[in-house]
Amino acid sequence: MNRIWWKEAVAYQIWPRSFYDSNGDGIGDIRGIIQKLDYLEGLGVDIIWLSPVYKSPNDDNGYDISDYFEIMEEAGTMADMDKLIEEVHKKGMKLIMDLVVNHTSDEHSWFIKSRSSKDNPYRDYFIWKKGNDGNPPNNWASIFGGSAWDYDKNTDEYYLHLFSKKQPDLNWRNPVVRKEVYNILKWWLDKGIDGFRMDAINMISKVKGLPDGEKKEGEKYGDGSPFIYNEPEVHEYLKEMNKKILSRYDIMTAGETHKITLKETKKFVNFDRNELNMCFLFDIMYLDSKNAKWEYNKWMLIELKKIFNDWNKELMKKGWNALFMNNHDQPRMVSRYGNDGKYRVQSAKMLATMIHTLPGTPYIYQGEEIGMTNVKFQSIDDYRDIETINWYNMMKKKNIPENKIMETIYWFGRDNARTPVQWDDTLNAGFSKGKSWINCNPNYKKINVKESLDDPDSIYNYYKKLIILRKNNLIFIYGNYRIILEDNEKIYAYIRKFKNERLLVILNFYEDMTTFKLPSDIKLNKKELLISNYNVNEPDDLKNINLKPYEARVYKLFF
Ligand code: TEU
Ligand code: CA
Repeated sequence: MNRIWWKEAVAYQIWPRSFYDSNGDGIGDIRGIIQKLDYLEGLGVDIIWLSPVYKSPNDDNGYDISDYFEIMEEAGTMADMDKLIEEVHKKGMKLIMDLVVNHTSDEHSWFIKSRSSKDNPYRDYFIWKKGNDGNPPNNWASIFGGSAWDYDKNTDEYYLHLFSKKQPDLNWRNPVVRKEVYNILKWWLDKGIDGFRMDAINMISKVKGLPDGEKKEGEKYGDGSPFIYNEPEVHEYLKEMNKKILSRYDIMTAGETHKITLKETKKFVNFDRNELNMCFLFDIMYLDSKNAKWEYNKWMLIELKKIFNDWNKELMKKGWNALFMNNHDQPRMVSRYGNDGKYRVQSAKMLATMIHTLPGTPYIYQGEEIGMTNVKFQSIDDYRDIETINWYNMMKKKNIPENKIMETIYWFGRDNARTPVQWDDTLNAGFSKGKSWINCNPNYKKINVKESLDDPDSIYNYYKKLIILRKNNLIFIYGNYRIILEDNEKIYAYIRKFKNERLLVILNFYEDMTTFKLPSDIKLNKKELLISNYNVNEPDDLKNINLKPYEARVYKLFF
């Protein structure tokens, strides 16, 4: 067995704008992160994934970069960044940055030059095309609404933007563009960072000819996805990137890959392909929205179990996986998959138990470790996310009633994840001394870090315990996985096996009590309870356990 640091690590995602504001301007910043490093060290995490802090006009909160070698003013200075890297390393932790290179900002100098004239050397850095009789070159919809093309009067052509129109897509077919990107990678790696989370990485290559996508009835735009995601060239580019840059450093890479099959994922993560170390897969996130991002559907635990089974079966032989249940684009985990009312604490711990005991590298999203929940702002004026605001305006145009729109935003909107981290019960949840750029979730009086540190039974202290268990038991990382009670609709249970050790994980996903029965083929003499979200004191015989609402138990079994 080959021990690898990023397999054994637990990662923590910081979305800087809402993490901690050190200077009272209402926006989280790098110095704020430095001030909270002791907190993260206390939690026990090993890797910090930092969402973008590069120079940006913030049309999409830093995911629109205007200079890859500068820090955005609100976040601080390059000196702050150097200090952050140094302080993180002093603590024995690692820092990975977000690499956003499917697109830049329209305020990046490359794009400013590119749009200046058709024969500018930078023209081919982006994807320009002639219109179609006064219409865009094809019918693709942008992920953030409207057409994926924007008309530029100056040269009478359109440029492609899969996200907002301030995020023009780079032309990866151009080898000069690829060289520029590798240069960015090298520059940051030489500074000492420990890897990258790669934004929208399976979208960087688009099919030649850019054909129209299928259009649903009544829709104005078509779906370009089949021509955008997982195109064969993306693997050529990643192999090139790996050979030229990544392979020269002891680092980790995690690709953000929406709309991908497992067969495709293997091409990205199988170690013998020399592309990436792991991917963020979104099948779990699509469970409640199978048709479209904003369209809710009911789902069943059996489906979730199947996803984890398949991931495990397909990816673990030659690859690896990133485990997460929320990030800066997704609703809060406890609100979505658990119960953010009566059983908030129990269900948050149950979900954490799952993420930290499945094979893969667990990622905690800021605030998850204290059980932060979704938010319900009264008015759209209190929302800041471009995707949410664009969608709201589109629905308004279609005359959808206000309350219907807001209900959907309460469930799916990205600002659920972007309210400030709740540090204590003082003004702005202790996040900022000024006026914060987005309101806090009013539940901060009750749900906050200060409370959590003080309470031995808090979600925070449970995470801490899970992380220590993972550190002390290689079985959590290298053990193989076998599901048991596969058809049970209420319980997710599985066995991890490593050398002569076994772990048994039992998770009740619902608020109803239910009975766990140990399958008869599992014989054991002795067991030890490693962790549970309840006080287990009955003389339990694994043959029959009455599980309480959202109960989770992890046993070590001896034979
Ligand atoms: O996300 C890629 C992506 O496809 C998202 O737009 C996703 O579909 C959406 O957020 C679901 O609501 C990445 C970043 O994580 C996201 O924050 C950026 O907005 C996007 O790329 C553009 O850079
Ligand atoms: Ca600040």
